[in-house]
Amino acid sequence: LLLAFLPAPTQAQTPAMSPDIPAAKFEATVPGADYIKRVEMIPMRDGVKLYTVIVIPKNAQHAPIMLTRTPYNAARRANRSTSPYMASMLNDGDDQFVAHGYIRVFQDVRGKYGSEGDYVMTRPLRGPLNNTDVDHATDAYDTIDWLVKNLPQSNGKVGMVGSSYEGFTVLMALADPHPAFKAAVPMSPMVDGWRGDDWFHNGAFRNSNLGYIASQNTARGEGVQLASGVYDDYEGMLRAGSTGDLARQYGLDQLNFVKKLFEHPAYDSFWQEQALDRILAARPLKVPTMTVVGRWDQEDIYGAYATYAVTEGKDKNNDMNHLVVGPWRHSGVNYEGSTLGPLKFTGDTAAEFRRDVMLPFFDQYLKDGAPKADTPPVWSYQTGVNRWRRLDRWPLAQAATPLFLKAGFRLGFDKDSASDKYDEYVSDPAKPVPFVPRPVRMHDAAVWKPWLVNDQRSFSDRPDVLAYVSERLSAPLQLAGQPMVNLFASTSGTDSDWVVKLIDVYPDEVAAQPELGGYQLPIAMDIFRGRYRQGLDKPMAASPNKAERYRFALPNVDHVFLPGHRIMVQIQSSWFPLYDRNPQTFVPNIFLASPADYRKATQRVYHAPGMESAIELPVVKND
Ligand code: PG9
Repeated sequence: LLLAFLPAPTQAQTPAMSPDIPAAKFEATVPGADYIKRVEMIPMRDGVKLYTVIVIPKNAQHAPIMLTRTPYNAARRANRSTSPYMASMLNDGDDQFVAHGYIRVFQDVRGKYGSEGDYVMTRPLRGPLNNTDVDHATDAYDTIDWLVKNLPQSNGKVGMVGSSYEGFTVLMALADPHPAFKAAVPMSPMVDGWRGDDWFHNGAFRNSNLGYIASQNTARGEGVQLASGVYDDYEGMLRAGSTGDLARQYGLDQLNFVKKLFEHPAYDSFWQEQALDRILAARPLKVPTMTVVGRWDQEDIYGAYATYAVTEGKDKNNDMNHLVVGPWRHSGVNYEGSTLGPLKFTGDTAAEFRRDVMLPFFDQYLKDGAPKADTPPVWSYQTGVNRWRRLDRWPLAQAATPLFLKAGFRLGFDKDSASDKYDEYVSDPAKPVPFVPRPVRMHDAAVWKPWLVNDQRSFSDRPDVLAYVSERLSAPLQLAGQPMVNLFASTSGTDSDWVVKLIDVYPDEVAAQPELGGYQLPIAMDIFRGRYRQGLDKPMAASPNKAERYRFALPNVDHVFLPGHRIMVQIQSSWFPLYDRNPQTFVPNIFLASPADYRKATQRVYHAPGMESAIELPVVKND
């Protein structure tokens, strides 16, 4: 009782004015976590250290390692949400790695976010364009070397996975692979920024990149967002003038990468020497690789097929080089894959791929004692009939069946004998054809992600769009390969773009899904900058009103046009504001065109003897 009246022993008090934010970074413990998270600065051969987040399943032993090298913030990539569960902390695309005990590693590429060093956009391989001793091949090599020596929970086997830029870093690692690098899944990899991935398509520049470059290249962390002040990008970009003017308006012309773009509008050695299909063609195939891409990939629809094709000849037993094409948008493979725009597929095709094809492939090469996977050389989702197919090669057919443009805006497999020799339209750079209906919100994900499946009825009746259509099909028509455009066309100007769209026109009424009645579904579309018709590195003016041949490939298709459907081909000369406008007057560099260079032109598309414009289709005769 007496004790209760004694003063309490003095305790050390926290001074009232002690700073309330700790000097060192505070990491909360995660009670009950099913993982251990380590953050390491991994040293590269030149002394630069790269920020690396390593997530190890609790109690892991002899676990394989799955590495992603990213310019998009490794810390965030490894922290979708703060959670004690690895499955919630990582992204949906990691679901199988989490469920099957992989150690998951994310690393910032040099110069971005937590990593030291200089950032160079899609840093070229050591060689003519890179006179340093380091590139993504050496950085991947040094990282893998460190991981297998410093993660006691691992079995010393490493896989790499990643989409887009992260797919590019996977392919770069294949240029000079570490012996512990056992399997690779590059998804929608950026391979050739001029021919058809990200920056240009066949020489036409994608204006959407300016916002991307601002966000990536103005700071080591998150870069600036551009303040447009105009709700409709079509309006805002039209007002600005050329893409050079648009860049200058924001001060972006000061950025080195923008300068490099503007200095290399043609397919010169700058682009050729960093094209990864060319680089990988010259290297041996050492690491089993499964290249993945979305059928309607709105960012990198070119490179996956290109690298698969150059590697295929080296795969003597057809068991190391694989291709997977799903019914996806860009990077859709890592998200929910049961729909795209109005299209409905046979369940979650992306989850199905990750579980049934990607995981067994990785397990085979990365897990000790795992069984050989039954991986098809090619796994392709055939659109139109909606089914996955195991194929032993790609493509199944060459573009050998011409579908001719005919008088009366018809299409047919026979040549035209009618007397009308051409169709014409006026292409006015002051009123370019929009790539999606206006107002154009190019950076709105809901607009951007599904745009390659948008209904093309919004454009087919414009006076500056030619639309040719076939009879209703009475039997299925199966295509599996790359259609070729073979256009005979003239312009009254001295330069011109040609946009060609291959479209599946649905029947007037679709009982199962009424909103698809009459839908004009794009199967393959692309743009070609006419000045490159004689060589991608040889820009040449057109002779006004003289018909010339424009020949270019459309993206790969694996599609069945069903009975009752019709085939449509649309042709136009602008696709704005996604692609910069061709002034239609030949100027040395379209980035720097002045307002007076932009002129209306009369475009003619021929269907005359000797000038039979056609889309050559990769028709599969017997399935
Ligand atoms: N398509 C994006 C990109 C890759 C490479 C260069 C620039 C952009 C991406 O999604 O990462």
